[in-house]
Amino acid sequence: MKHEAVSMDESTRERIPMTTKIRLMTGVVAMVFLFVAGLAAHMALSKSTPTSGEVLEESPRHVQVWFTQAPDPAVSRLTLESAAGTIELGALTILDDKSIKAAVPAMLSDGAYTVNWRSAGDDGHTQRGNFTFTVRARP
Ligand SMILES: [Cu+2]
Repeated sequence: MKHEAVSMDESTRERIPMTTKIRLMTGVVAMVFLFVAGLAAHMALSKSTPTSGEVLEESPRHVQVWFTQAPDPAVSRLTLESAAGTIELGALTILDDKSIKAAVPAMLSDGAYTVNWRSAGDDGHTQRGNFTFTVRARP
């Protein structure tokens, strides 16, 4: 009862300015928070082998992707595709250097290949991406 009376007093005394101030403050705080969280929280790819756009003179033995945070084994995946379809990879390994790695058991013929990766870091948000490389064996 006492609390209600106090808050009614306040809202009557300064209703318009207070509402405007609170709205502005809330908006600014929310925007700053989302901006900082977006910058700091998401994990991202930091490098890979093969590198994006690399032209290899022989079939790669494995595919490895490094991240900015330790990859969550539960959601981490690597797949490899060519125009002809999906290429089977070996079992995924999660390494201590914030990377995931899979062997390429098959000898890849000349052509373009796409690596699809999926993982999550500290904030648990699943991130996905892909990059391509080319195999062009010397004649
Ligand atoms: Cu995130």
